[in-house]
Amino acid sequence: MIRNFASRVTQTTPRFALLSAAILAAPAACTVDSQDPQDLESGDTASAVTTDPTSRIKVGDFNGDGRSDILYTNGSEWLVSFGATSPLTHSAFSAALASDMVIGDFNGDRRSDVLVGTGSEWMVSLGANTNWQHFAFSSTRAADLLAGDYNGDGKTDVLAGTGSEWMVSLGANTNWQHFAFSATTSAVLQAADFNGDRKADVFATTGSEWRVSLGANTNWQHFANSATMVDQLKLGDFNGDGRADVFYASGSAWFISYGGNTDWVMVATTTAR
Ligand SMILES: [Ca+2]
Ligand SMILES: [Ca+2]
Ligand SMILES: [Ca+2]
Ligand SMILES: [Ca+2]
Repeated sequence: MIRNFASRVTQTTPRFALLSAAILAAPAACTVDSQDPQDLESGDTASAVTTDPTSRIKVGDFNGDGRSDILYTNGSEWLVSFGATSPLTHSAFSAALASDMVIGDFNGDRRSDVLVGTGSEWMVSLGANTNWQHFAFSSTRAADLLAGDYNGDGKTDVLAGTGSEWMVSLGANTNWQHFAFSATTSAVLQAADFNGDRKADVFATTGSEWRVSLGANTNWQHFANSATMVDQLKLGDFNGDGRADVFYASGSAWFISYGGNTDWVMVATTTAR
């Protein structure tokens, strides 16, 4: 039984400041631009991505080196920054935006794939650079899915929160099965493996702290003190140590908290363009 917690809190200005100075001290001068995201193209530096970190960015390991990469969608093309530190390079031409997709390794080849829901079926682009192929019939949209490997078999599964329970489709192509009781819907959750047991854990924010449900079926436990909300953060393993890290894009830079409970590190800065 997973205890319910405060419903989503929205903030117009993302707050980078963290309540506990001992954990995740806030970098100086971190502001978020309110303009529309820039349309970047191949060759632009990774750090040229500014504003709105949630709508155009997804995290996955697209080259299979064990470190998470950033996938940037500009409405016509997908671009990848390997390790969140290299310049953006072309991956595929597609109008699909990050907000319409979930990322996972659905065929188990260690490279991340893109899954979208059309309203009647789930389609997958293997490696984020191949044509869409049918994966399963489902009316559930990608925005309502939480990708993660919940049974630890190396293939990504999807979790959906109904408002009363969490259901999982193993491999994203099997029938829904009950996983835990929780009123928290998938839209305000993210998933990644924080304790390194190769099973996805569920991550949530309250406005004052970050919480984790290990294995997506245990009670919430405190992870770090931070006012930064889930919709401003991305999860991935950027240093390849097997444990999830937390990614944050500000108006001028990308930051990572390795392990999700260490100080923010600036990994890329904006260049003029
Ligand atoms: Ca794959
Ligand atoms: Ca799995
Ligand atoms: Ca885990
Ligand atoms: Ca890591």
